[in-house]
Amino acid sequence: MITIHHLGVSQSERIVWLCEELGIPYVLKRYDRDPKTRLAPLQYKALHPMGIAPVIEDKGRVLAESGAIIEYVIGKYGAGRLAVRPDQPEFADYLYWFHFANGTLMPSEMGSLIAKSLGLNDGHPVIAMLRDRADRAFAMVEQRLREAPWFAGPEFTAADVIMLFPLTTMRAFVARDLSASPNIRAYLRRIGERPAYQRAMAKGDPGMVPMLG
Ligand SMILES: N[C@@H](CCC(=O)N[C@@H](CS)C(=O)NCC(=O)O)C(=O)O
Repeated sequence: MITIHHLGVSQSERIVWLCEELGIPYVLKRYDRDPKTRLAPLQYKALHPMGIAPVIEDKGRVLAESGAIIEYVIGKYGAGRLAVRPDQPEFADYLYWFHFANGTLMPSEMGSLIAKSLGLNDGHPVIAMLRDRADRAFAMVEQRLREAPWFAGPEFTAADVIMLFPLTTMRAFVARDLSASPNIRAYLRRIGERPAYQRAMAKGDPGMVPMLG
């Protein structure tokens, strides 16, 4: 059985949620962040050379990196469910949004987090560049969710599983006002209605109210 090493309030919520959506049994090991640094604790760091979440173990193999783990779980235990095949019309959209999550959206939010922690003021050109990039990314997300109910199109897929974190829990680290993004807010309401998402968040982060508003 897969073991999911879940760091509280982190991207590993995606893997708990994925397994709940697919109905795949798993062992959940939960770790709290270091209260001072907000980083993973030493026990988590010891799991993998990168020491960042998510990490899973399966049959003696340790695997990290959200996208790799999602593809691994779907390919090995999900019989391809929640993925889009090359012969389906939504294939390109599926790939685009799946990779946009960690290839563009998360780096842009992480850049803002680092700039904020360095104390750069709002007028700094680096802050302006990062804000512009993040604003364009969120504008694309809003536009996508105006045209389709889910990122890949008419069906919920793993592109939604990987895209959700920067739209929700990441806002605990980098605030974003979604009041002018009605389609993102409606999407978050749809996600919140999914029983698998509710179960995953209750198990993974019982003390946290999911950031769906
Ligand atoms: N691209 C990686 C990013 C992983 C990552 O940065 N995880 C954060 C949690 S959201 C982490 O472990 N932070 C704690 C630390 O750096 O010690 C993935 O998606 O797996």
